[in-house]
This record gives sequence, C-alpha cells and structure tokens, in this order.
Amino acid sequence: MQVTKYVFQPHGDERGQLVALEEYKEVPFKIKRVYYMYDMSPGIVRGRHAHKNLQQILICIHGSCKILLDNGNEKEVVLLEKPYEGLYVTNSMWHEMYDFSKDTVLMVLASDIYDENDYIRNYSEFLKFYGK
Ligand code: T46
Repeated sequence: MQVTKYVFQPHGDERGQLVALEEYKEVPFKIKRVYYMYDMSPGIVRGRHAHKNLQQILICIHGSCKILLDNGNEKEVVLLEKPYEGLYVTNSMWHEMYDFSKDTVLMVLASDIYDENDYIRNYSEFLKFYGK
C-alpha cells in the first residue's frame, strides 16, 4: 500500500522554525480550503469516511495523533507527531483519526471546498464505490 508522508523543510534559525507550504510545490494540488480541529475529547475517533474526489494533506501542527488508512485491500496506521510532517490522503482512502494527545491541533489542506456529497460515510458503500 502506497503511503506518502511528506517531511517539509523547516526554515530554522535562532528565532525558531517556520514551515511554508505552496500549492503545486510542497503540496501536490491547488489548495482550496484549510481547516483544523482541536479540543478533541479523550478516546474519540474522527473521520471514518472516504472521499469521492478530495485530496488532502493532514498536518499535526501541535501534539500527536494516529491515522488509519484503508484502501479496501490493506490497512496501515501512520503516527503524526511533528509539525513538519504531512500525510497525503487521496480520495480513495478510508481514513480514521484517533489517539489524539490532549493538545492536538490537526490542520488539513484540501483540494476543494466543503461538499457533503463528496463523502462516503458507509464502509460497504466505500468498498462498492471503489470496486473492492
Ligand atoms: C476529512 C477529515 C480528515 C464544515 O462545515 N466545513 C468543512 O470544511 C468541514 C471539514 C467540516 N464541516 C462541518 C461538517 C460537520 O458538521 O464540520 C462538522 C464536522 O465535520 P466531520 O464530522 O466531517 O469531521 P471529521 O473530523 O470526521 O472529518 C474531517 C473532514 O470533514 C473530512 O473531510 O477527511 O477531517
């Protein structure tokens, strides 16, 4: 299973670190939306869906969390714990985010605006949609 975890280049000096992300450069798509989540309750799971078209990069800019990726044939768990790492989640990946540390801020760069019709929230439908 192909999992792409980007390691972005921080611009560091004695003042601290800065990471810059540009569309079609560090990020392989046009960025049409940025959203982030925080204050996750202990033990909760978010996601549990796939997308029909959306591409995304998940960046844990503070704290840590795990992402389960499932392409319908194989599953893999990825730990995000560095603010300079980005996990590429393509449309065909069922994904679940869990094991959030208390202070996690998970930021997502997305290739399109929010559209509930792009979500596949039922696992059997996901398998069917992608011909698994
Ligand atoms: C995804 C994972 C990684 C909006 O109104 N606009 C938005 O852009 C988003 C992302 C969400 N919402 C509303 C829809 C729901 O009422 O915010 C609420 C929570 O969304 P959801 O339950 O889908 O959140 P997650 O954390 O399960 O999933 C989110 C993204 O929705 C999803 O696309 O891939 O993060």
